[in-house]
Amino acid sequence: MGNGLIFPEGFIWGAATASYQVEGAWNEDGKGESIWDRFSHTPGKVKNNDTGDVAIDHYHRMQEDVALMGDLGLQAYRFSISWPRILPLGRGKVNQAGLDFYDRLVDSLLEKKIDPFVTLYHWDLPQALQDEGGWPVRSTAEAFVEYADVVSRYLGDRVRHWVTHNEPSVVANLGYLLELHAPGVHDDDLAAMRSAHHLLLAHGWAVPVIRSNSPGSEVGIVNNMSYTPTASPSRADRQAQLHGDSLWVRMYFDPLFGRGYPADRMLDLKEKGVFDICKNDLILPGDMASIETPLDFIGLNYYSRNIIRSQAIPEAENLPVTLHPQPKETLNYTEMGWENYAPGLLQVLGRLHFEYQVPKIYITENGASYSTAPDANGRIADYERLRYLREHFRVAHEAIDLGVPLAGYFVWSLFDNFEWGEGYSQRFGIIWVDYETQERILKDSALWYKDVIARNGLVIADN
Ligand code: IFM
Repeated sequence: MGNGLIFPEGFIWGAATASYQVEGAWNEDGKGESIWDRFSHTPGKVKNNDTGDVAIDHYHRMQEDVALMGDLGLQAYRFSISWPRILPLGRGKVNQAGLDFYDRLVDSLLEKKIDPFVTLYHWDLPQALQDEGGWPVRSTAEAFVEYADVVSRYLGDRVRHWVTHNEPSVVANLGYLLELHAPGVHDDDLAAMRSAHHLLLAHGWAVPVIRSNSPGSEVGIVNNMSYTPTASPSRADRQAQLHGDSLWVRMYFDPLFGRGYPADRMLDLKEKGVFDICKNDLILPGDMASIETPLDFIGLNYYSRNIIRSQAIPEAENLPVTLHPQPKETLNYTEMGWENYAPGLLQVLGRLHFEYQVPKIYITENGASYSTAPDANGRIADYERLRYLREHFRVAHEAIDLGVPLAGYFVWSLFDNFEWGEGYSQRFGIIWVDYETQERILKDSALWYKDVIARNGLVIADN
């Protein structure tokens, strides 16, 4: 016997992927080079020098993959469009074969009653635009609007949910500051600031264009957020927390919700001598108004808790007292080294709801990397992933009960795939992919998720 945790009627259950992580066909049918093609082809940039050249060959196996989505009963599929497949040079000449691929994908999904959630930018910038300066230059934002216009004109009659960017903070900070992602150029705080502004501007300019090409659809943006408590109540830890929060969270949410760029981040940049918001040629009149164009929803990517301890002060001196255990020893980690901490999801959803009064939220990514492989019978008993998802679903249900306007949930990821700098060493999928044969096998988590979708909720065992 069991009790149910049933979600509201109309709650959307989906799964997500992104173009470079699954498609392969990196130079086929007229596709242009992306910054991730260039980066992964540069030795030493990606673990094991893995590339997305073939990935999980989704470009050629799209029908088979959509059939699997249908078998799972997915109600929505979040995927991204490869910009250089549509505009090989970033702007100008359109590659019809690229548009045709997504046209077929959207129609195949709709035939199975799966709602396409389209992300326009999930990190595969055309290399040609990077060669002109990439996100630090304003013309990239202008090119993005052209791209958004082409795609939303073509698919706007059928796509009802649009996302402009996936995780702009990761694009700016990992790509232009920390060198961990493409384009991997060694840059600085100024490049990250300029990138952040142009990503947000591109978003703000694109929203009305998408709305006019796809009337009645919902348009939003996807941001990532971890739960980041301090290790102790010391001033040093609190300062470190605020610094991280300004760089990763408020830098994006504040301007989107009409509050401008965070004062502490602007002060930090001024003190470093890299950027002065009071005299700059970056933020032009009208930009901030464009960025705060009202949105239909926010997509939240939540994975983990990240306990903040200041690096500036040795632990022994960083008093008064540690609040949280130093995690690795006691708690539960995924293979990415990320803590499995479902209560943090409630904190983050609560923050979006109360601090930003977001009109609607979709969890656009949540999931876990575990490499559990097929056993002798071909079964994949990925209990840890199943448990991770179940804990997070419970918290999502609790959040809805508390009044958070959460309307859907997308598991990351539908398939094992190319995990950026980690290559194929990390497996997030609820569907296993054999990278040699491209065979797909449903993991136990996928079979369980099918049941969750069918009953619109969880069965909670009595004991
Ligand atoms: O694989 C990524 C995805 O592309 C963006 N969000 C985080 C995932 C896991 O690292």
